[in-house]
Amino acid sequence: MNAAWWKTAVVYQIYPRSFADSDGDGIGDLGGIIERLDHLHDLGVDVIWLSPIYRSPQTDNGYDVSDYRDIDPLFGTLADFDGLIAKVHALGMKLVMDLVVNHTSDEHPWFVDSRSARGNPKRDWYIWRDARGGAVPNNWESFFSGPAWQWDEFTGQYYLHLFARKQPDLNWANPDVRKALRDMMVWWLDRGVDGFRMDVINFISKADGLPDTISPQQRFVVGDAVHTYLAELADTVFDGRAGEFLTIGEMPGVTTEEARLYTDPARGELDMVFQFEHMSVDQRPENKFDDIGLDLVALKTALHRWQSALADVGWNSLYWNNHDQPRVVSRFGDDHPDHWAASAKALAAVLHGMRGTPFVYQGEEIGMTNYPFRFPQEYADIESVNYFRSVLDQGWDSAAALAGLAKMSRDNARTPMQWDAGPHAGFSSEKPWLPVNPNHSWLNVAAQTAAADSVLAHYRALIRLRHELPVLVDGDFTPVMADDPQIWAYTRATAQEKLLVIANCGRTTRTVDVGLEWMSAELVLGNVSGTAAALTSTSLALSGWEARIYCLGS
Ligand code: ISL
Repeated sequence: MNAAWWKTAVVYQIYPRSFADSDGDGIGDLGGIIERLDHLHDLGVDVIWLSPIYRSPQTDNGYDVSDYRDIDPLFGTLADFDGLIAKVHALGMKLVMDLVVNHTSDEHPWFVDSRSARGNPKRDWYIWRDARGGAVPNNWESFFSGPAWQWDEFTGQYYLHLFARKQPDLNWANPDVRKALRDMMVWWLDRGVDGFRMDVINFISKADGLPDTISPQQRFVVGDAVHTYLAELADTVFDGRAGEFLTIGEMPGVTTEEARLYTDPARGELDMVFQFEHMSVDQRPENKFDDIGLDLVALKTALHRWQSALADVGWNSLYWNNHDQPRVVSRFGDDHPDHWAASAKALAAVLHGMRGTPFVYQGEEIGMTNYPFRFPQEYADIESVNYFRSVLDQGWDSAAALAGLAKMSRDNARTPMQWDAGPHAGFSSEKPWLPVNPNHSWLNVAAQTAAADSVLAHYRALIRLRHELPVLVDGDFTPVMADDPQIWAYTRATAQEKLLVIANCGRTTRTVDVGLEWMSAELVLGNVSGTAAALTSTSLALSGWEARIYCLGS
């Protein structure tokens, strides 16, 4: 078995604002998480990753930090946090914080100082530039629509913001910035935190001279100092604590070649990264809200590429969902009530069977689906709100934009966790900040907790397999039927064991021949009750969205 503990771990992401509300303000909080820890312990996850809970004006729901060393009163206090982490550790789990250090809120004291005067000592903690020809300094675009530069009348310069205007980018080239951030990270590690998920950490280095981008798909030009900065963090913040902590770099646009370097244990920069290749197969590169539909072969090819690229060095994260992505059952599965559960289980099986560390996003374990958004005013997410405003400003097709938002908006992942069929799905005693999906009347934790054939039971079984089968951690990955447009199959093998993971990713029954090798193989997990415990024929008839995992040799 691999030495690194996180190679046998499963991580659960909580978006605190939407997980559980204990103080009746309609917004999730730390008290709500504490009340629901047993659900996570029963699920069998090893690590909890919290999306940001730092003090923040909440422009981007906490990804705009105004005080890195305090908890936002919406979620509770530092004492509440200390109580949470003690309970998480007492249950044998670890807790990872979301580190948002590419930018701060414009309400952070550092930026307030920086913008107060050109000569302020903190001016160079952010990225200020003069106008070019009376306009923005270059052609960089924000991820939240519009230019990536905001004019500041008071000091007569622009500042850079790759995201919202209220999220000014920090200047990582300034050693004082890096020192202040390192000190903050050590402060949290000394408080008991077990690692960090590092928000857009490959954006922290910008190209010297801030040159114009040369393609419409590029929003800005990345610099070449990310490895240097990450190595500096490893040598300082994590020095002497190696192996105890989990570091995950969120890296939009990262390539397999770069990821091999970032996650190579010999370089000690990161344990794993979140790549986005499989998250863009159904989107036009210039516009994520322009849904081009799912080509299963493209999805399989993307994930298989990452399996082979990191087979001999580095490590994969494995995810379908997070707080930025629509719900995978609606996106890559089939959220029709007749196929919803089987497709949720099938997608879970093909992901959790791969080599890497699986991440489960809140609600994924019960197969939560997209919300039935219809009107622009229903959206809360700044990315969605800004996008629709830019569609109207440009005179583009607003009906097409609304259809794209309904499919891809980040708010699909942020509707309240569905605990039961009661008012507000048991998330809160009051009206939640975002509407609850009406399907919570039947799609909820309480309805699945005791059901042996539930999506929740299937996730518990997959997580248990991850802990019990070394071949799931160490086994080689080999695609099978890679070009089939409906069947997703592959094997995992060590000298001692071999698995066949096979799923029918469509509604129609498919019969496939798996070869003599698999005769008498043992079924370790299926998603259709009554499936034979061992193979008696090499011909498999897989019903719609049926998935099976067979094992030889255990
Ligand atoms: O929206 C996305 C998914 O397609 C991405 O563009 C996302 O904005 C990008 O991956 C960066 O996300 C991270 O940084 C943002 C924050 O809004 C996201 O919630 C966070 O995950 C700025 O901090």
